Amino acid sequence: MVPTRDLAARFEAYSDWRRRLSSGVSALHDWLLEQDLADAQVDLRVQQLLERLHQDKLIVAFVAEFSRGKSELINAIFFADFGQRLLPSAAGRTTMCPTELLYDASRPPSIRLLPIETRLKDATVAEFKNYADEWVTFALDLASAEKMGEALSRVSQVKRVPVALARKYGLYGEGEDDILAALEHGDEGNVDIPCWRHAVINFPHPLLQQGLVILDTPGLNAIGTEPELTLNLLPNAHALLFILAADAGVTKTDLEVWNQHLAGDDPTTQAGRIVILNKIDSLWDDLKSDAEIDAEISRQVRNTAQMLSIPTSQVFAASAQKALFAKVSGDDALLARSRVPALEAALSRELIPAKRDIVGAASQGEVRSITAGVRAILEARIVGIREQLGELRALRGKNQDVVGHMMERVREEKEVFERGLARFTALRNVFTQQTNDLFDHIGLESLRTNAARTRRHIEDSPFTRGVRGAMNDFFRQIQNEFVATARQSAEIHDMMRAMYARFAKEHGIGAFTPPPFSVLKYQKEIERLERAYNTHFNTLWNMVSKAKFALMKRFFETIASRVKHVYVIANRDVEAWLKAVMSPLETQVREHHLQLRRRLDSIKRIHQASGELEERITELEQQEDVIRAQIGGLELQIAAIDTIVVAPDALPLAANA
Ligand SMILES: Nc1nc2c(ncn2[C@@H]2O[C@H](COP(=O)(O)OP(=O)(O)OP(=O)(O)O)[C@@H](O)[C@H]2O)c(=O)[nH]1
Ligand SMILES: [Mg+2]
Repeated sequence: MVPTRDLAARFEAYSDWRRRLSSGVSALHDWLLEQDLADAQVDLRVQQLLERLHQDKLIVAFVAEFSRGKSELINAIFFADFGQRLLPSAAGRTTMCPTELLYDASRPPSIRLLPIETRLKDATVAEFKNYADEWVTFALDLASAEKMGEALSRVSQVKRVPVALARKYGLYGEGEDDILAALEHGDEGNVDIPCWRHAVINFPHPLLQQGLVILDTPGLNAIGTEPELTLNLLPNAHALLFILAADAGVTKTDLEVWNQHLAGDDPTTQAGRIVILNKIDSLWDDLKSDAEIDAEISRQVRNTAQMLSIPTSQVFAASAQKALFAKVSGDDALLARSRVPALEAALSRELIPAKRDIVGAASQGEVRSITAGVRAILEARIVGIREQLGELRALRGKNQDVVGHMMERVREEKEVFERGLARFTALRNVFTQQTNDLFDHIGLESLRTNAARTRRHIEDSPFTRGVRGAMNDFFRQIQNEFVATARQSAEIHDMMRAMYARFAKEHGIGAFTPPPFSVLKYQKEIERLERAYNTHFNTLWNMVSKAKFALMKRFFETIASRVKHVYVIANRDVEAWLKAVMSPLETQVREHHLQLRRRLDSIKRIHQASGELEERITELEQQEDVIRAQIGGLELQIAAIDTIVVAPDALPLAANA
């Protein structure tokens, strides 16, 4: 058994499953194209689904007070293959900025660093990511572990600046809570600050290539000053690993980090949380028996669990340093003793299956929704054919007069329907008007106005009450917009439902109940942001007395950028929903019109030459067979995708153990 490969094996199996699922979806799409059943909307949605599957990320964040061994643990779990320490790990504060490790094939291997000076601007880290020129990039030389280590060591770079400047960056204040108090004071009036605000390491490690993203964070206080971390990066992580050190125990600052960022009373984040009691090698005492040492480790694990109010099963003892050394030197006994393999097994067990379930269910839902429209069309075609067949069979043995009479009837029906089309056009106009009203509430323009007003209010009244009031108004306004959006979309929904019912009744087109639109998910996300804002507001406010204002503004910008993200997604969803509500009716109307024309044509032909009747009946019967085969084919394609979703992973035996 090769336990260290457990995480890698499971992750590879997960990526492999995603690839199989993608080919299943592509096969469905190819089939739809071949059968001439894909329209522009189907193409687009398939494309989006494939993209989501391809870009699917699994984000694992390491959070702790400084010097607990976050970077060392990342080195030990993910980068031991390089035969040396890749991320800088040393006593004291080492990692100075949040560091993402990922792989983006469209860029060369590199480390990209966002200068600390960008803290003077309003934009957030997420926004800066769209502007390559704001970052300083160094290429990574994959052939030389030494040169790579050198490039990566930049995440711990600091520089000496006047205190006044550090304050401007929101990094340095007065009193006990000085963010950089732990950094050595230099000469009078100067202080060391991080050179960089954020780092992105682009590195073709097999796990990163498959969509794993690792987030290394700097110790405690830096977490508080970079709102990007608390509001965006940590809430979006799939797993949060909290690290403690056996030689330090659970300190007051450890508890602060835990309570602020991980305690997890927040029902909207489902991220798994794992606590690691690191540096157990500090308990390895040659004068004690193994049993005594194990008992001491168990005791500390129990204490830790108790202090954090979590089950003992969620606490893992480990020695990152010894695990790294053991992997590099191939010492299996030491590796087992470091207990990191057990931690890796737990990580892969808890993380990957949960992620697979979510992605699988979402993909199945999307496939069903894409194919539902296709099936509705096929069924409408069958209904049309059956109607025609009924008519034509009734004409058997009848004289030309009856046929002529029937032709008149279909002609009339067609005319009535064409008059109905005028109503459809009128509906389209109302629909467009209502859609515009909807976007008045949920469109980005309304958010821009709201954010600009809040920014102005914060600047006009930079005191606790003013800032709080402005922020509260900001959130109220957003919640109101979502309530209005819900109302407006319900109105559209009612109108469309009535319209479908009417067309079904008057013209016999397929019955269809349009799906309703729910804003709940966005409201929840906004509520979560508001809660995060409430939690962090006081901490931030008390922490930095002088740099308060700059910090508050940046805090607001981060929140605004998260809200914008919610709006962007809501807008995309609304657009998709509007299409889903309108396009079946459009298609059905078009289809129905076509069928009426075909019916009229075939009866005309039969009217002109009576020999045509039997020929036409056979033709229609064959058409029906073809469509039934298409429905069967569609079922097979969907079933094939379901099979892929539930198929067990092809794991090596070790990982199945
Ligand atoms: N004895 C022992 N030392 C460890 C272990 N893990 C890490 N260390 C040491 O602890 C020190 C801090 O480790 P880092 O990896 O830099 O800690 P960090 O949590 O990343 O700290 P910051 O980057 O400053 O936030 C380094 O000197 C490591 O070698 C361990 O399991 N046992
Ligand atoms: Mg570190």
